[in-house]
Amino acid sequence: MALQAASLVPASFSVLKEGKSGVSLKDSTLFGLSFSEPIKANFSSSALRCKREFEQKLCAVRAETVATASPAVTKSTPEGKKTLRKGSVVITGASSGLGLATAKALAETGKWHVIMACRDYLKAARAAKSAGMAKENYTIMHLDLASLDSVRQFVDNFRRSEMPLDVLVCNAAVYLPTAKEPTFTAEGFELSVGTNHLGHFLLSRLLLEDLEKSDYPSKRLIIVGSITGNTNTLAGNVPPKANLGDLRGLQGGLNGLNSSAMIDGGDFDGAKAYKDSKVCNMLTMQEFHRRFHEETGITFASLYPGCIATTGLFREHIPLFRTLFPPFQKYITKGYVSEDEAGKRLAQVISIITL
Ligand code: LMG
Ligand code: NDP
Ligand code: PMR
Repeated sequence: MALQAASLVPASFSVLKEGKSGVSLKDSTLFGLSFSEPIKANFSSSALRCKREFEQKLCAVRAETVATASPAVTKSTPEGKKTLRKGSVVITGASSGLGLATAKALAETGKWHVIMACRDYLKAARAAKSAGMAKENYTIMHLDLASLDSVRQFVDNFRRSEMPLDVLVCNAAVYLPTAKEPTFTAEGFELSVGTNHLGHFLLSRLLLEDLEKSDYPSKRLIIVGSITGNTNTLAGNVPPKANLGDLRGLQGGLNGLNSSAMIDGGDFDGAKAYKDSKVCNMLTMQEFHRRFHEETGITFASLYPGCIATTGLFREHIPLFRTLFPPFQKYITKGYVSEDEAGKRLAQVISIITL
């Protein structure tokens, strides 16, 4: 199967290759959430390394031992057989494309309850209905990743629902290849990195403790990465290439005012910003794995689903591209995968139980 786990391939990340000096993310109040305590990244030129001292602070992340609202993980059938309770999965951007196809595939099994975390409630409701999803298998909750307030609000609402969290899938993304000027999130970060990376970073960071509380046999945090962020592939070498440089733009706030809107500090390029955001997604999973896997038992992964050339992701691209791209991927690169197939693949990765 053409599943390509994008994590654990450090050679593919340009940020690691430039031979520049390491960068510490010093902003300890990013999102009002401590980034340096307990999370502080220290990127080096040869590999992502992090100081061990921060691992000792992981207790701050460890869930308090409060009574969990999760129903018992197994229940007995009248015949006396034990069956697993329904898994509970949050999928961001489940109103179209891969997210919707995954939600549908999981709902169809009857073994999962999908929380569709979407910015457009009505669109999500219509999408779920036309995908034929049974009402008892999903809940729609509002989440706009381009607003960190909305991310916090979502987490509050989710907790209030008292549903367990067994798997979190960070799937939503925007791609703005034809934008000439940057646009910004509610807090003033460039929109692609702000939505695809920063919004998901905060969401993941906040929901870590909820995931940790899960008593499900496998708890997972999965981010959808992309081959186009991997410069050790042909696709990743199509210009503009992802490159995080020394992170000076990110450090400056990506606001396009007193700092560049691009992570590496360069001129704005929407396609590059998207690819950079995907590199950040993949690096985040590597780093979360390194810092939190042992402590929490959560499996962290990023995944490239194949080229789903027909999704809404390319809605901002020029019409010629949208016409040629699917046959190009189908018949020339052979990298094409349908929404349905990609959804089934992701659903499989979500459902695998490792004991
Ligand atoms: C950038 O342009 C913009 O600068 C940037 O602002 C942003 O918009 C970005 O990614 C978005 O694009 C890059 C340029 C890429 O894109 C374009 O100009 C649009 C091209 C559209 C290409 C898609 C389809 C091509 C269709 C071919 C015909 C298909 C017909 C279907 C037939 C069905 C048959 C039954 O393009 C380039 O820059 C090209 C240079 C790429 C270099 C990549 C490095 C590796 C090259 C190795 C070559 C291997 C050959 C493969 C075969 C290719 C066949 C076309
Ligand atoms: P779609 O555009 O179909 O889906 C993206 C989803 O993200 C939509 O549901 C969209 O909502 C949602 N979204 C966008 N902005 C926000 C926001 N601010 N808050 C909440 N949700 C938001 O694209 P795909 O299905 O193709 O993309 C899914 C994932 O797959 C992305 O992470 C993408 O990077 C990745 N990917 C896609 C590939 C492909 O070939 N298509 C290849 C590699 C990776 P709305 O419906 O309201 O617009
Ligand atoms: Mg790419 C080996 C082949 C391969 C694969 C698997 C992809 C995937 N692409 C390949 C090759 C090429 N692409 C080649 C040779 C070209 C030059 C003609 C090319 C061009 C191209 C463009 C202009 N490809 C693109 C674009 C986009 O705008 C898409 C993009 O970069 O979005 C960020 C894209 C993609 N190619 C892919 C995949 C999966 C994409 C979409 C990436 C994503 O959604 O994350």
